[in-house]
Order: sequence, then C-alpha cells, then structure tokens
Amino acid sequence: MKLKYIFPILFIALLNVSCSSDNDDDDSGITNEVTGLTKIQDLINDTHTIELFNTTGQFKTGYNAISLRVIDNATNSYVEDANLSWIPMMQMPTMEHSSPKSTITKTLGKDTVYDGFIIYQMTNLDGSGWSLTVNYTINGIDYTVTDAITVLQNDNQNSTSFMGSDDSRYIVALVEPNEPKIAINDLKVGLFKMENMMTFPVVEDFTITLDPRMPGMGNHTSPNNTDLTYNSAEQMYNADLALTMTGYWVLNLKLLNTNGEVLKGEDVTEENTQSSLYLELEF
Ligand SMILES: [Cu+2]
Repeated sequence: MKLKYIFPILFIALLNVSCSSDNDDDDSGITNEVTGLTKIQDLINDTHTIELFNTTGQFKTGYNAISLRVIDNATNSYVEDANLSWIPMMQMPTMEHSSPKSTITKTLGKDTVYDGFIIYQMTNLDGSGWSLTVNYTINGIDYTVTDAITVLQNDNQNSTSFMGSDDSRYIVALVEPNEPKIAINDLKVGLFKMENMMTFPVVEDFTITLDPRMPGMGNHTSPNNTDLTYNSAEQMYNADLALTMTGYWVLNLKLLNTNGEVLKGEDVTEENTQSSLYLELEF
C-alpha cells in the first residue's frame, strides 16, 4: 500500500481514538476488561443489551462462572452502576424449576464488568430447555430481559442432584480445580439444598468426605487428601485433592450433616468400588 493511502487511514484511526475518549474516558480499558473471555450470548430488550461471557463461550451443565456487561442501546455505552440479579429456569414436560446461583456483583477492579455463577444441574440432550431472566435496576428504574439459552451436557459428572436420607434434595457441584495438575490441588465444591423449585440456599457447616480413585487402574487412591469443610467466606467447601497421575478420576464423596449423620454416599471397599455420591474429573 502506498504512503498516501496509509496516512489518511492512520489519521482517521487517531481521530476515532480521540473522539471516543471524549465520550468515555476509558474506552481502551473497556475493551481490555473482557480479555480472555468469550461471548456466550446477548440478552436484548428495547433499552439494553446484556452481554454474557465466560472462558469457553458455552454454558455447560455444572458450575458456570459468568461475566456480564450492560450496554445502553440508545448511547451504545456501558452501564457501570447497574444492580443485577438473575433467574435461570428450566422448562420440563410437567414442571419448571430454577437452579443454584450466586448474586451478581461488580467485578473487583473493573468498570464495566459484573460477575456471578449459575449451576445448571441438568439439560436436555439438544441443549434446550433453559431460559435466563436478568432483572436489573439503573438509576432507580427497573428493567428485565429474558431469552432462551443453550446449556450443553458436560462429558463428566461435575455436578449431581440427589435425595438425602433426611428426605431433602441436594446439589453438589465441582467448582475447582479448573485445570487439574499432578499435585495437591485445591478442591472447591458447592453444596446447595433444593428447598423448592425456585430456592437453592447454600448448605453451611456440613462435611463431605473425599476418596479419589482411578477406576481404570485397579481403583487406586492417592495420599494426603483431606475431607471437604465449609468455608464461610467463600460459601463453598474446600479440601486438598491429591492427583498422582493424569487420567480419569472418580471423587467418591459422603455427605454428613452437622450431627455427623451420613445423608448420602458409602465408603469405597473391595466389594463397593464406588460411592453413590461422586463427581468425575479427567485431565
Ligand atoms: Cu430440569
């Protein structure tokens, strides 16, 4: 390309930068604020566009960390002071239900990004069935947007929904490790009670025993694992998970209430190779 063409392009590019910085003092920062994230979907109503992001660009069953941005459709600018909440819903043949979810908070150190998580406990084979409603308030005015979303089935069982011996329904979900290593990994698990179709409070102060096994290799375990205990700051359960080699692992679990009564799961023995309560992990 000849210089006489390059200069006008450069000039226009510079002009664009200075124009947008007049309107918004941190336009370049805004583009950087979702670096490393992939758009999942936009939820659009007359006034706003809610952008949904995560690292993969897809919702899958289990724990989903989600980042959101709110665009004012009229000005095409990001809303930095919205109060947001959400309601995931699954429509089933005979009933509908929600799922465990976090509150939505402003991401620390970012101007335009909000974040939270949703745990989709199931999905249809073709990824259909779910919708997501986002309710939000900007400058004292309430808005809402709803659309269908696609939730794909995770290959491994990274969450499970079950009935405890106390006749309560619970959901356990693997949160971390995101990238398992041959090491002692920080295991993080969410535990929720299905109080009704819409309400899934965090269960506090239970214990979840941990016995990781490799079924493909004589069901061997690993040394120096610890049981999962409740961390009130994170509202999650933490443990040390020792992974001694790559491959397919079953995390055998037993759920104990605050009285130490087993609500679900069994010890792994010669005769019983797997607990009825477990999560899967492969790396
Ligand atoms: Cu369902």
